[in-house]
Amino acid sequence: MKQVDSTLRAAVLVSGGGTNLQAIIDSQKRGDLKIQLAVVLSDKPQAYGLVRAQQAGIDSVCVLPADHADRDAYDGAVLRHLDRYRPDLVLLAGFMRILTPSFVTRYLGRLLNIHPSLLPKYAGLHTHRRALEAGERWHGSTVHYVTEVLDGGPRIIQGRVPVLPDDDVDRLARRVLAVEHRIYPEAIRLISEGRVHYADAAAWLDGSRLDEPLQFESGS
Ligand code: NHR
Ligand code: GAR
Repeated sequence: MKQVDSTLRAAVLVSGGGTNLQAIIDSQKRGDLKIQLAVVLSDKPQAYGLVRAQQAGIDSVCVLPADHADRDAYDGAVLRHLDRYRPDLVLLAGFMRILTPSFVTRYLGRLLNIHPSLLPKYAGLHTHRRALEAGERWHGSTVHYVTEVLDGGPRIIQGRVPVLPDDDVDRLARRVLAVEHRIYPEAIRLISEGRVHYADAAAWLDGSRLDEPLQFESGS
């Protein structure tokens, strides 16, 4: 059992703008989220998430894929960096590289992702475009535990947003990001309070298996 009285140490993996990282930082600074942000790691040197980490006084590191022979070597290098910080949680926040099974196994149950769709719909890439092309009336984002099944691990919480008549990918993505900034800190808070955990290939809330993810309603 995870100790609920000790502050969880989190590592955040980013590839881009890092607005989800910023939402986590802000939530922690407000005191809504009692975790320690140990390190931010990026696979892209230009990721603005690295700047956000530096501004917040969080250690940051960039591990370049081009410096490594293959995915195993790359993931091994990332693991070595993370291990120095002994994270209780590894949070993928717009991290765009698929992780190898050995990475996932190493952090199974402590590895979370936020994926911009209402999983199980639209696993993989280009989710906003696909939702628009399919004429969906609702779209959103899902926080889930990462397993070897891409975007297929147990879901914790979803945020729904309407698809509006004149939406394009940018407008829809912006609306999804706004709900992501609510649900990622909320999922981490539930874990840090010991209310949500991973066991037997499922997510659990207050001792019950979460067969359907929690639903975050905009405006609540
Ligand atoms: N790794 C595992 N093992 N399982 C998951 O569920 C993962 C994962 C790594 C990242 C995030 C995911 C998303 O939320 C994620 C989930 C990247 C790709 C991808 O195809 C797919 C899904 C996700 C992240 N990446 C390409 C690759 O070859 C690179 C694409 C690019 O650089 O633009 O790694 O959507
Ligand atoms: C978020 O919408 C996140 O769900 C998505 O990228 C964006 C990152 O934004 N993740 C993926 O598409 C993973 N494949 P951010 O860098 O501003 O947090």
